[in-house]
Amino acid sequence: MSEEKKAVPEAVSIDTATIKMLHIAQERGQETIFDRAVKMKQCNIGTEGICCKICSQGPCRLPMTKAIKDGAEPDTRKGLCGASPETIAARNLVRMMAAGCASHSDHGRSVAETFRAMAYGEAKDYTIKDELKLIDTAGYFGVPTTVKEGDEEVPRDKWEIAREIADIALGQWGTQQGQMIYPRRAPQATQDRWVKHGVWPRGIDREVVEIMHRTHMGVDQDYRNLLKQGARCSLGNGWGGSMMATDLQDIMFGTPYPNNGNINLGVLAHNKINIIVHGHDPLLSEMIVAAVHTPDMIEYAKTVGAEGYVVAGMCCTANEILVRHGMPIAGDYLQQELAVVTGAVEAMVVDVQCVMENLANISECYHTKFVTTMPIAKCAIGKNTVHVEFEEHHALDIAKKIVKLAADNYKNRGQVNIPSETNKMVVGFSTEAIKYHLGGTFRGSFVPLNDNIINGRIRGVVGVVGCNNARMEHDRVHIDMIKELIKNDVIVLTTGCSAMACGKAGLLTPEAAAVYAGPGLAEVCETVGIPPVLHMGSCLDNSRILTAATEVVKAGGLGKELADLPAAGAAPGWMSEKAVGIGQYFVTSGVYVMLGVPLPIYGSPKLVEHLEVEMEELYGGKWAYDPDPVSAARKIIDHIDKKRKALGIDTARERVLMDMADRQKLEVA
Ligand code: MSK
Repeated sequence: MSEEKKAVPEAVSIDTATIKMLHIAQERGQETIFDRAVKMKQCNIGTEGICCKICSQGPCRLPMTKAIKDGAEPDTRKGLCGASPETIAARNLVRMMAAGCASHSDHGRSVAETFRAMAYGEAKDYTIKDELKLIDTAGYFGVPTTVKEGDEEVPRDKWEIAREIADIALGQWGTQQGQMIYPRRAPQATQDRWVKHGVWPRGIDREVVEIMHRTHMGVDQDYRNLLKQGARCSLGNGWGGSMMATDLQDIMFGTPYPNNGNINLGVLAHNKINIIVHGHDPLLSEMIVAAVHTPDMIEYAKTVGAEGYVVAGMCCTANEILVRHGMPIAGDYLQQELAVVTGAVEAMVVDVQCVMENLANISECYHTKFVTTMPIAKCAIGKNTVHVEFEEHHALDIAKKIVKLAADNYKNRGQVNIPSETNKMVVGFSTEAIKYHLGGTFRGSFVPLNDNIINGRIRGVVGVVGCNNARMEHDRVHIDMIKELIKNDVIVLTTGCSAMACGKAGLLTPEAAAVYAGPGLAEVCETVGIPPVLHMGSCLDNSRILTAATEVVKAGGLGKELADLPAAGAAPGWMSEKAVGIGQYFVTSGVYVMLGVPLPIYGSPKLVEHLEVEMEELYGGKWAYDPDPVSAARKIIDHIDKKRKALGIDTARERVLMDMADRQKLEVA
């Protein structure tokens, strides 16, 4: 690697553990994504969305010239077939949505298949952990939970309920006609918009396939019509595949409630066998967590001279086992190669999504076994790459095989460099947990939250979610945006790698409220005992933000639909196609969504107008883009203030400056 083409560690991350490990990797001549981002420039035409490669007569590239931009020349750009910039950019964008929705929803399908196998007694290592969630979920699917016996209504057998849920749920992926069931959970006025604009989804599979058909050469040539299908598909994911997956996972593995966790590379141990579980799907990682606690595996660790195991997560597999079991997080998406560089990882066990292929290369520089586990996600390179196929019918046995493989590798460790950084955090704020926290067991409710939004102590609610992106300074955009929001009394809900950035920056503790939050939000956090930033789970769990927002509408006083709420969403460092699918389901649900990385649309002014202006007319939500996180936060706050004004609660906000007497009057719970 030549000197000038290396990243400067201090310039590419605000996280000291990342900076330390980058120095070590570079000293050893080991390249990471940070270096590759310096070496490889992005393609301007691609980033503007105006490269069409859907037939073999192209790629047709339609660069936006300065003269067109300034209006000095008419925009006559065309592909070989005559495709306009807006058709090309719209096709590219909805294909990204299809891929993103397919990823989450296919993950959801594998969860539903395992749930069904469990319900029919074919996957004995899984069980129903949360019976209350089973009952709630039955209600969403219209499955009866009681049965008449004589004159009495008695509870149905839980396995019978689970079997019925499983059969209906699995059918939702392939529904050809009519309406998918789960979007009926949205506020009625939001549902009415979807019916009016013809975007209520059928089965997820059908919506994804239809996008692929409509974006084939010579089919849909109306950018608004293409985006309409993108909106429909996104709802099938957000209010369908993702939401069903979250519920079924909660039933099998437990609904998250607040617990303590630790984050950053310092969670790895010198004297223990370190296993990293990485990706998104918790079906295997749950079993690995169970496996390391079995007596035979505990004994096995001793036989190789280790004092036990650390199972630490990366990416959203990490969030899944963190929010349910308090298992530590080793790092986010951009830290995956650096975990291997510690020399302390016996096995990097991956499932699906956000796994860099370079893990195979970097693992070869160490003793680390790179273990792929899913039949749909193998890796063809690397002498340390091993495939141990996951299969839900023998899940615990397979997990033990992987744990043993890691333990056997412990003796092969070379030099170890584990940075000392770890941060404590409080995580696990599911919709149910927020409700409980606000009102207690018997009167759990969102009303106290609404009261505090109406009286202005809380100015609004923003979901800040999504990835880290190697084209930006690692963690910076998330932290700068979130600090600006909470300083202005906006409570933040977070998931994915954004949640990890918050954990590393110390924002996920109740004490953070006194340091970073505005006076109104700090008062509420102190009274209720919550952080100003609530960790709600994985990327898939963005569906929890939808259900929490729906609870807010139902609690009353803040309008009739999601679009009425003083709320917004943001993905300041997104990189994955899943983020495009997620962003669109929030926009279609009525939410203003701010990005810090541009969508590939800016080569087509008409498409930009549609996404950033016209969509608000249709769905109540729209896209926005601002690369400066503080300026983006201010735009979000302006949007919140506009919504407060429309609700007639803007004057309440002006009375927020509280003295001690006001504080004593504060009634939260
Ligand atoms: S893991 S999708 S990099 S948030 Fe969900 Fe992080 Fe983005 Fe993957």
